[in-house]
Amino acid sequence: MSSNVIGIGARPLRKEDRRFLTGRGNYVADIKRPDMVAGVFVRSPHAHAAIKSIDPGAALAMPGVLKVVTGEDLKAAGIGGLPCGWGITGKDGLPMKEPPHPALAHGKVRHVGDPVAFVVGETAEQARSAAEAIIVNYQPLPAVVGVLDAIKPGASLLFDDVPNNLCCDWALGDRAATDAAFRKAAHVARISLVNNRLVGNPMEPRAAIAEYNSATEHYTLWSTSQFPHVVRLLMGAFVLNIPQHKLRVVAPDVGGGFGVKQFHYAEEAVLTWTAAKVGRPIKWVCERSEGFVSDAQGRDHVTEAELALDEHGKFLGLRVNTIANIGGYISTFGPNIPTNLYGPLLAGVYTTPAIYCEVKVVFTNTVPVDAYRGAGRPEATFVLERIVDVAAGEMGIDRAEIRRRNMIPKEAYPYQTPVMVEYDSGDPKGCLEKALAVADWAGFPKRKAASANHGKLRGIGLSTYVEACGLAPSRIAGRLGARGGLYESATVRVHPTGQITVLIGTHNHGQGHETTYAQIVCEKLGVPFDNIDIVFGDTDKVQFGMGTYGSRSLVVGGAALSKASDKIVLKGKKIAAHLLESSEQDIEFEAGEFKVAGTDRKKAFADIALAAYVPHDYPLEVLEPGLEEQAYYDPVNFTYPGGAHIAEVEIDPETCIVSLLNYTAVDDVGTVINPMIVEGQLHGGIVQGIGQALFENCVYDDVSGQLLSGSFMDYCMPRADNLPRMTVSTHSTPCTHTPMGVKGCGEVGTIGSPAAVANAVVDALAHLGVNHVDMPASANRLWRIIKSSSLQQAAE
Ligand code: MCN
Repeated sequence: MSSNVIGIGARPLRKEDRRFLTGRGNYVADIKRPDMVAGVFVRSPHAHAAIKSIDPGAALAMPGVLKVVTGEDLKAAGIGGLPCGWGITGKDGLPMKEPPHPALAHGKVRHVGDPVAFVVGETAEQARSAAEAIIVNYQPLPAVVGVLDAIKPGASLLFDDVPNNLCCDWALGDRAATDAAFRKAAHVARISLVNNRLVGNPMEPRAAIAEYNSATEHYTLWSTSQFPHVVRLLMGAFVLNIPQHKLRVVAPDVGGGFGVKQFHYAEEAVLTWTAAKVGRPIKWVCERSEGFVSDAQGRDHVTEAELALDEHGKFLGLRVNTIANIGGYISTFGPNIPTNLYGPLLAGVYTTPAIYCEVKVVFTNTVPVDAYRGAGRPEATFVLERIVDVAAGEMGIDRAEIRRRNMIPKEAYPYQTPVMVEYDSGDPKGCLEKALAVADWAGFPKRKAASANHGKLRGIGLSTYVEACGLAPSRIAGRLGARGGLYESATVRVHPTGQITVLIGTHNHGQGHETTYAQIVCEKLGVPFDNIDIVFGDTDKVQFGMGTYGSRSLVVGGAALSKASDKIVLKGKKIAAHLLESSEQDIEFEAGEFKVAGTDRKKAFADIALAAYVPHDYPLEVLEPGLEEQAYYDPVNFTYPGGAHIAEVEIDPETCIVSLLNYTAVDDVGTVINPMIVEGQLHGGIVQGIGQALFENCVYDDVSGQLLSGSFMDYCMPRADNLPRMTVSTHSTPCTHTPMGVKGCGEVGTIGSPAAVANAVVDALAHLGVNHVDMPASANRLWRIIKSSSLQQAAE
């Protein structure tokens, strides 16, 4: 085997970083097509208004303006609305309300930023000036912004045929068993909380270029997408009626997605349709402030939860009522996030025997809400880990101890929860004990006293969690409303010289796939690391794929790759058997060599590759030439990473600023392919969770529906100087059903961290009688809480 074989568990530097660090990435905004022109969207300044008329006259007369498209034009051309990829069913057995989502609004606008027209100009400046000259006559309507207002009787309706703005009233679990559990309870803990809305803000804003070739009737769309094949399917088959073989979607290098680039967006369809009408390629690059009102947003729940416990602090039942905001329209996966990806995670790592959860999914005059890193699972973990802390405080049980008493023991796996999912493997106690030791939980009182000496309030918070990643399996997902499959495909193309090109349906936009997939192939086929290239993101090159979301790439895409590699070995054995004049059963493959068992006769991988393509003296009667194998892998179950996170904070009671002092994470992600990449994913995920817990908040004006945090001046992203050095490590139990025992890792940090930080903040303020602080724990929010608690204490 070559010394350049870098297999599973190695820490090579990321292959892809050379091109990024030397400025040679290929992003959509960098692409220039011959004769290309520019497009700009006109967006609604109102949260809710009727469109009385649109007058493009002045714009069309401006220099360089080629076309103006409105919603009425698309409607007249028979262009359909944007489809939803996952419908849900209410507790009454009826399908969710699914009103149309036009690519350009017609009749009405339903959120600030709703696109109403598209202007094409020779240059972006000309298109932008013309966009400002389009006269849209709006008749403003009352807006509904918060979910509680939206479902009030008499609230303004977004859609005439959606009473109470209710998209779906969904439920999961056994209501009667949960009610019975509450009747037996020695103690009931209660919490009301808000899971704050977030804006994804990937470093690269969304962008697209569309081109039409009238000679071949082919369309090409370059888009900043996490799943180009799905965009081709949704846009081609459901919106524009373009045959799949005439539509190529390319997602080249993409500068971060975090879920936000996982949807089929209106801009993609409008550009593609208009490019054919104008007869020239059109580029659109979203501006940052435009992204704030047009990228799908995340979270936004209002929840009431109750936990029933016996006198020893054992959990008997959990009841959760959530109202989830999905914004002005149904985005691609919008309804699935606060339901199927939320309810089943309320079991967490605990043995709670009865759980019942109701979710009202509600339309409001805000930007649509969809998956954002973690998607439903951080929200579930937040509810659970906050209420467990409340219960511990009320019952006088140590917060680690109450968790220990209720955790699923390692030996109890596989473990069927009362809310649909069956965990295959895990060791929550192992993660917890390791995290407590690393964070020196026991030594905290001393550190708290030291902080108090400096006039600071110190708190420590713990959160344990389980994640469900790599959505599965297709056959059950179909019953739950998925309108697509959950499998992945990979092709391993061995060239005559033994070098390899992998074509895979997932999309790498920061996760390091070009490195970790190469490691898998190295491990499987013994081929040097530098001899392997990973190709993704182009529907004309890659057979098919469902893209990257839900931390599925390794567990589903990697499994397809492993399967295709196994097929290469099988075929290689047949060729080797012939070349070595042996029977196929006697051929062993190890470390890149095919050997006749028990002899020194062997052939290197590259010799077999050459024989496959130069079939002299080759058994053509039983074997086809060539060495290329494809595999589809449909996962049998989700994988269930889990872990324990501990945050330690200090609050300055004068400024109410929270400083994060220490952060410890111990995560179970199954077999680790590349520890350096996994640590990077954990760091990134944790920082996003810290962002939600301490800084980020997407705020709309309650009355007007205007976005008040529409730029980085008002929307506070976490920065390096807000963060401590983090101690992350793994405590792995292999997944029992993925080929390499792997579990996903891309979102775990975001799932464990918000509750750990919030619990630490509450702990620092517990002496004031505070038992909950909504996120973000901003200085302003804490000042109000500290002030009102102190006033109350003084009054008592
Ligand atoms: N990995 C590993 N061993 C494991 C698990 C994963 O070596 N046991 C490696 C994988 O091979 C891959 C990386 O870790 O290189 C992440 O793998 P995985 O958990 O499969 O997640 P995905 O690749 O499917 O990425 C999706 C996930 C999600 S859902 C969001 S959102 C997210 C995230 O990953 N967005 C990201 N991480 C991101 N990182 C960056 N830089 N940018 C984003 O937009």
